[in-house]
Amino acid sequence: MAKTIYILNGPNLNMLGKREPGIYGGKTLSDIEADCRKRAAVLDLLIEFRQSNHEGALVDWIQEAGEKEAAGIVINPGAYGHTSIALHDAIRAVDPLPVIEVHLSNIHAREPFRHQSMIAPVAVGMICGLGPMGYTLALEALAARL
Ligand code: CA2
Repeated sequence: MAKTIYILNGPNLNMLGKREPGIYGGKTLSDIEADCRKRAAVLDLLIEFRQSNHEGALVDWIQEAGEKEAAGIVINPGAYGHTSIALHDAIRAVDPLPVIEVHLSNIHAREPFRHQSMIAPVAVGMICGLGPMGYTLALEALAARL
C-alpha cells in the first residue's frame, strides 16, 4: 500500500510567486504542490500538502503525521525554522519518523539570523538553496529510505 508523506509549509510561504521572486523564484506554492504530486505519483507515495502561518498548526500536523504513521515529513518551516523550540520538540516527539527540512533559498548565504536551524539537529537531512527542486529531492530521499 502507498505510504503517506506530509509536506508542511510555514509562515509566508502562501505568498510565494506573488512577491520577492528574486529570492524565492516565480513559482507559487500551488505550483510546488503540483510538482510534488507528480513526483509522488512516480514514487508511489501519497502526500498531504499543507501550509500555515501559525506555529501551533505546524506542531499539530507533525503530531498528526506521527499518530497516522506517516512514512515521513518534508518541512519548510519558513522563519520558524530559525526560532521554534516547539517545532524542534514536536519533531523529537515523533522520532523515528524521518523529517527532511527544506528551504528554497540558501539560508547560509543570507542574513546571520537565518544561519541557525532549530530543525536541522532533529532532521535526517536538510536541503537549502535549490529552490522548489528541494521538495522533490526530499521526496526522493524519503522514498529511498522506505
Ligand atoms: O528559503 C526558504 O524557503 C525560507 O524558509 C523562506 C522563509 C524565510 O523566512 C526563511 O528564512 C527561508 C520566508 C517564506 C517566504 O516569504 C515570502 C515573503 C514574501 C514574498 C514571498 C515569500
